[in-house]
Amino acid sequence: MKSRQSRLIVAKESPLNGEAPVSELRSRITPVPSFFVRSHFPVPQIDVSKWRLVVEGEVGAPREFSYRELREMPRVTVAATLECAGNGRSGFKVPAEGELRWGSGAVGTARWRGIALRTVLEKCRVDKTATELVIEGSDSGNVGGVVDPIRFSRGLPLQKALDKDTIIALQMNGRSLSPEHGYPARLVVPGWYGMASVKWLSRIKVVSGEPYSAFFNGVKYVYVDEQKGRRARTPVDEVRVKSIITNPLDGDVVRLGRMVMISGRAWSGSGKISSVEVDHGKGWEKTMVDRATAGRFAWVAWRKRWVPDRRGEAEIAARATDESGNMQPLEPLENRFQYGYNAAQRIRVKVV
Ligand SMILES: Nc1nc2c(c(=O)[nH]1)N[C@H]1C(S)=C(S)[C@@H](COP(=O)(O)O)O[C@H]1N2
Ligand SMILES: [Mo]
Repeated sequence: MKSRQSRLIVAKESPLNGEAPVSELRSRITPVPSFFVRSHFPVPQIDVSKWRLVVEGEVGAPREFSYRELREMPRVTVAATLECAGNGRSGFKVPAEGELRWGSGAVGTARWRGIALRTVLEKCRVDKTATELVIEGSDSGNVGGVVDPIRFSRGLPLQKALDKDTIIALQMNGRSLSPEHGYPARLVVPGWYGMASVKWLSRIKVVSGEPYSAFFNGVKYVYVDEQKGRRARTPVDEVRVKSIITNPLDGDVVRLGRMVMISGRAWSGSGKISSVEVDHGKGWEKTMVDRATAGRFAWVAWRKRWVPDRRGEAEIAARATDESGNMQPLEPLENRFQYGYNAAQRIRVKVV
């Protein structure tokens, strides 16, 4: 089912959560109506004239920024791929109860424009001993196992916060953020799964000491290894190397002897894509990777010609490798909440 305002496949009506049909992921920059939406709580009502971003905690100069003040600060543009940690979850063998069953479309690439987070932090003079930011959104609601409503909040290590590409975005693809994507201001943390990119920013608290632990980064957004039990928990942060086949589509019909351009996108949070291979029945073969990427954290396009030489069902698989040497596994890495799905994708087409 598609929603009226967008081209998304709805995963949940209220609050709206939806993913892009794979055919909408063919362009380098994903148009906003096709860009997935992942919101835990309803979109907060914000009067932008009264809205403030508060920066406080272990800083020499705590302060508030109005929307107008932010707009007058030096701007930067970062093209970055954003992927939900739950993207691809329906591909895991064991369904994770209570979690959204995403297909492959909870990912997109946008041109984000705003202020480098470090520019804002410099103005507030962060203490030398600070280690982390606690970032809070304006949205709140109830979650399982907690009595009172909670805010969406996350810890972000100072080191990642100071990366030149970590920004407070005011714009997406050249226009003010839409309400669903975090208007008036959101964080964009390139290279990390989407949950770090806090929407509807309201407060940044600078802290030190034990890493911040809360519902959205402590209870959820941790990899829990069921074999090793509850104590085997690691935070979900860097995006795992991954690729998607955007042509042909699963279930397509292709003609015998007629060239098919197998193509798609690949991305990783831990380095540039070094190769993408496809297997259409004759073993893994290297594809042409287009290195003219829009940015350090933006996906790349890849393609491979294929001339089907046999009638019937054909399976096509793709897997990417990044420059850190990470390669997509053939089987998904199961974990309690089923985050970080990045197994090599397999599609089926019919050759006639
Ligand atoms: N305040 C707030 N920020 C949030 C969320 C949220 O529910 N509330 N969802 C996070 C998650 S899990 C993802 S994947 C991204 C999705 O961003 P998008 O909806 O703009 O695609 O926003 C993140 N930021
Ligand atoms: Mo997410």
